[in-house]
Amino acid sequence: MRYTRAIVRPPPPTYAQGITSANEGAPELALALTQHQTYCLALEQCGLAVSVLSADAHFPDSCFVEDTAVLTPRGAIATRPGAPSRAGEVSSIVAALHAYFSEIASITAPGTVDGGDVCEAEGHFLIGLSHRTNEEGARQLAGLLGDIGFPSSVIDLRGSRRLLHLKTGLSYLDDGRMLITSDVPRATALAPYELVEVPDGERYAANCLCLNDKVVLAEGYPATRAALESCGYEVLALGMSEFRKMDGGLSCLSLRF
Ligand code: CIR
Repeated sequence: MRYTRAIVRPPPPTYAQGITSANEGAPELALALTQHQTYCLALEQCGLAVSVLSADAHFPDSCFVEDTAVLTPRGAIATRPGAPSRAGEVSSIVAALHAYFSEIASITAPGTVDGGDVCEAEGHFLIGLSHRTNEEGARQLAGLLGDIGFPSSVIDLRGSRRLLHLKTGLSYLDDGRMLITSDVPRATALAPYELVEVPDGERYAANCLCLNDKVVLAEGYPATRAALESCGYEVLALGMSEFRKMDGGLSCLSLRF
């Protein structure tokens, strides 16, 4: 699919108070802001018009906008994030999405869904069951996607302790290819795809963005970069250190449509 727009939100002054399991120290806000600006430029280089929402200090994790909605060419679905501290991020994203989507469906309690658990592969949606996306949330999401004509499959990640979200370990590229780590269970839902393997030493690189024939990749992962280039992709590599410290990757930082 061709992407034309993205919505982003810079990390707020409270960013270091967000949730993390990484043992990499506190993020530096100034560097995070610089990396965020470079990220926006990369999306523009891929042909997307980027809308930048204002930072929201009430929600330290609010730069990870991907988790708050699932966007499709036929409609938007507001999520209900699995981390209680992030629940309040959704309303301002819904307000911003109203400029582009006339109807916005919602995941409701007791369902929880994080957008990071949802991977679209040319009209088929893979939904990860995780510690953030529960069975009820996955069931509601599959139903709402089905209502607008999109099939989906569920992959259970709850046994994979390294995966915060489905897209922590997998990204759809194009032409039926998935970039994937060994942590993602080889579920039958993955059978239709050609799997491009990320070496265990480069796990963080699995969360990338394939946007209009270019791949935005985290900097510092030469084997993954080489694998992507040998598939014919032009790679834009970005410094992501300050987002990695808070368990965030490239996809988390934007909503693309
Ligand atoms: C969190 O734990 O919710 C944030 N610190 C990181 C969210 C990353 N989001 C994503 O992978 N889609």
